[in-house]
Amino acid sequence: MTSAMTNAMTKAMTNTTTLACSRRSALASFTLAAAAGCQASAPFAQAPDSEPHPSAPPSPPSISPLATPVVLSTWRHGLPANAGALRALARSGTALDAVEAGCRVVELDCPDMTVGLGSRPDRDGFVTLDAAIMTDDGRAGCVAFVQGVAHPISLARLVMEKTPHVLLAGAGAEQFARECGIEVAPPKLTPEAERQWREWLVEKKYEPKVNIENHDTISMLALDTQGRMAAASTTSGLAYKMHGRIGDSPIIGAGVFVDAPIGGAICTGLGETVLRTLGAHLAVEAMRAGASPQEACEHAIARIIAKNGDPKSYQVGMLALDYRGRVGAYAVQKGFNYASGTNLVDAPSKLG
Ligand code: SD4
Repeated sequence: MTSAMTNAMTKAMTNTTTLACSRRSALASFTLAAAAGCQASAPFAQAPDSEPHPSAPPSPPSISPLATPVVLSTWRHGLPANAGALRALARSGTALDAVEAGCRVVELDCPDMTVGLGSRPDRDGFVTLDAAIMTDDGRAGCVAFVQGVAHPISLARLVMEKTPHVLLAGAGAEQFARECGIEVAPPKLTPEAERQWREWLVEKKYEPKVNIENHDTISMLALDTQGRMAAASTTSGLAYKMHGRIGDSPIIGAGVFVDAPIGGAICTGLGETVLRTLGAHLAVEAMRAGASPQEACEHAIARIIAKNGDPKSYQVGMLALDYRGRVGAYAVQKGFNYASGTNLVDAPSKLG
């Protein structure tokens, strides 16, 4: 070997070692901060725009499509949702179609009455629905506080594809639905929802209390074999919430976020806690800084707990996915499960 070659090799190795070390130390400080449940330091520190970034995050990974798609959904009703998503993938092959189709399955039939028109109402007896859909190229559509629409997720997709806006709410969203030829039904509870609501009125005396049982939702992430990722969420939010209350699910960055070539994250649980921290965005940005999807979920849940007080009083579950197909799952409390393809998986949690 010539001395020139030896010098070049030594230089290359030194550069590689320096890069690996800075990435390792960035990750180490990230992990320590996450473990401490506090704001991370070096990798997340933002400098003013005019100054160079003090510690640039690792360069983004490139996307190599996987041979098989990945589909993730929150809770047990994620199993039929995933089945619908996988059927859509077999037809069109796009992650966007997959998450919409999966959400539609649960909007039509949600046994725990937390998604779609069959849901439990707000405290005034109205079912008001929230939904969001997002693709990894930054396109997004959301609807909030809509009534009478059987498939809010498809309305959210129409907002994304047919309007210059991201979020439509209430009567305006319903008007847009009619303009698109979508039926908007008059408010009506199912007999079971009405029975439970009347019982609640007697017991709770109209107080919009939340606990860890009066909500659920379906949030989904899909990665197709072309290397495209999409996220979606659809929900009736908290049962017996105040009329007009909107949760995290239709808010981009809170309930859902996806960004190529980093990955995506979705949330379920008490929306107020996720809104205060923009949980899904937090997890994706942690992945951008070098965290694995699992580390990213743990980091975001730690931040949610740090900002929202006693974690025994609420539940949040989070899923994250990257383009290598790696999955992260973490929750505040025990009991959060999710569907990964055709399997139901129990997620680890902070409170064990
Ligand atoms: C909300 N995050 O409206 C939704 C509800 C939910 O598990 O996901 N519950 O707050």
